[in-house]
Formats: sequence, structure tokens, C-alpha cells
Amino acid sequence: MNYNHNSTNTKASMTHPDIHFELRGDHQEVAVIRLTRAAKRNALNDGLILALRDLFEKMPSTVRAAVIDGDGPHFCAGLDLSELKERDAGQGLHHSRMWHAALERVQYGPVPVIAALHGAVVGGGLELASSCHIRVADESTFYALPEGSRGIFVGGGGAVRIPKLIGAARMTDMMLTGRVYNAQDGEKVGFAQYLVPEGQAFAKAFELAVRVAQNAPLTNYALMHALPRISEQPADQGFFTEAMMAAIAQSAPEAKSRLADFLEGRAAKVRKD
Ligand code: 1HE
Repeated sequence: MNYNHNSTNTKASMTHPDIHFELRGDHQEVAVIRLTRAAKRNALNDGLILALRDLFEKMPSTVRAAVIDGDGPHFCAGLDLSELKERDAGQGLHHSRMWHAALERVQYGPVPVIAALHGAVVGGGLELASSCHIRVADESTFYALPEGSRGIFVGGGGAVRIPKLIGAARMTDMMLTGRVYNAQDGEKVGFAQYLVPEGQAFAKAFELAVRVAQNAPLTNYALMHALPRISEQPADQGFFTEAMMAAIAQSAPEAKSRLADFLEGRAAKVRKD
């Protein structure tokens, strides 16, 4: 059962020229979202950000997981600096809130999203990657926040999400000094959960997405929507919310049948790799 999709929608209108959208998998269960603005290093202009927002709002109901990656030599060069014209404070506020709305649709959208990273993952590109649920990086990946040297600040949710991955001290250092993390160090500090050889990020991310898509939808929902909120609650409230979510998840028919499968010897055991 699908708990959080727009079930009336089977075809999303994925017509932005700089986004390739495709359904893959035996049951069309994995959405592949590719930024295809390689000539501009997948820099995110306003149209592209709004298209990403719309895409996650209109995800087809067959989809259970998504992979996002970028065409060309880099994942994403961040904000399209050619659009960074003089804005007054109010316009700047609304521009940042537009990014927030779009990346919230990624983080708190219908399905878990796996980012397949390579090359530059910088500025708003790192903010986009941070809004995803799993990050797979290949050996060519590097992470930076050039906002610090461009005289601006993060505005796409990076101040909230990036410290959760690497800590506020490391983010402060990146922005103050222009420090660039390579793929190995980026994995060590927590930007990515998987590090793979160059050119293999998409294949690994897709493999993970197929696996994630097999989970009970309510479990995936709990991980995307309940866990991040619980982790920010005071412990007493967190324990209570956890108990509520656990009770809801275990009462779903799918949980009952999966537990029966294990108890009757039909389900896979946990095995070390
Ligand atoms: C761009 C952008 C962009 C490239 N906006 N056009 N982000 C940055 O400060 C990163 C800026 N970009 C770079 O540092 C480099 O381009 C890269 C390291 C990402 C890639 O280098 P490279 O040598 O492969 O490509 P390139 O030759 O620098 O760029 C190719 C073209 O893409 C070139 O345009 P062309 O017309 O001369 O061919 C570049 O101008 C263009 N390009 N990056 C616009 N970002 C919500 S707030 C978020 C705030 C931020 O994200 S600030 C950080 C912005």
C-alpha cells in the first residue's frame, strides 16, 4: 500500500529540458532523476529548482525509491551564479525559501532518495545532496562551500542539513577557509555513506534503490518522516513519538506478513557480507 503518494497521478509532467526523468525496475519502482545541464555543470537556476520541487510533488504512484545524479563531469555546481543579480532583502528571503520548499519536497517527499555523486558537489549542489537520504560518492567526488569566498551564505537549507552530516565546526571551516574535501575524506567525515570507484556511483545507487524499494512503504515513511523529527526532540518526547510510530508500523498488514514469513522460514536471515 502506498501511504503518501498522490495516487491519482500516474504520469508526472517531467518536461523540464534540464532534467531527464525515467522509471526503471521490474515494477517501474525506481525513479531516475538526472540533471542534464552539463554545459553549465548542472548549476541550478530557478526553473530547475522549481522543476525538482514539482517532480517530487507529482511522483508517479508506482515509485518506491529514487536516484538523483548529474550528467557530465560533475554532480552539481550549485546555484546558477548568472542569476545572482541584485536582490533586496525581501527577494533574497523568498529566493532562499523557494530552495527550502523544493529541497523539503526531496527530504520529506514520497520516497527515499539516493544521490549518486561524482565530481563537484558544491554550494547548492551539496545542499541538494544533503537533502537526500543516502549519498553514494565515486572517487572523483569533491565537496566545497564556495559561498564563503563569494561573499554570500548558504540558502538552500545547508546551514541546517550539513552540520547534521559533518558537524558545525567542519562546515564553519569549509566556509571560512574554502577547504575542499576529496571523496575519501568526505566519506570519513560523513558526507557520503558509500564510496565507490570512479564511474560506479550510479550503478551502486540504483542497486541500493532497488533494495530500498522492497521495504514496507510504512517503514520507509517512518525513516524519512519520523526519524529526523524524533532525533530533534527531547529524549522523553522522542521515546514517545518512537513508540507511536512503532505501533503504527507494526500494525500494517505488510508488517504482519513479513514477520510471518520470517517465523515460518520464508524470509532471508541477516548475514554478514
Ligand atoms: C556556472 C556555474 C555556476 C559553472 N553558475 N554557471 N557555485 C560555485 O561557486 C561553483 C562555481 N563553479 C566552479 O567552481 C566550477 O565551474 C566547477 C568546479 C563546478 C567545474 O569546473 P569546470 O572546469 O569543470 O567547468 P567550468 O569551465 O568552470 O564551467 C563550465 C561552464 O559552466 C562555464 O560556462 P561557459 O559559458 O564559460 O562555458 C561556467 O561559467 C559554468 N558554470 N558553475 C553558473 N555555479 C541556495 S543558495 C546556494 C548558493 C551557492 O550554491 S553558491 C556556490 C555556487
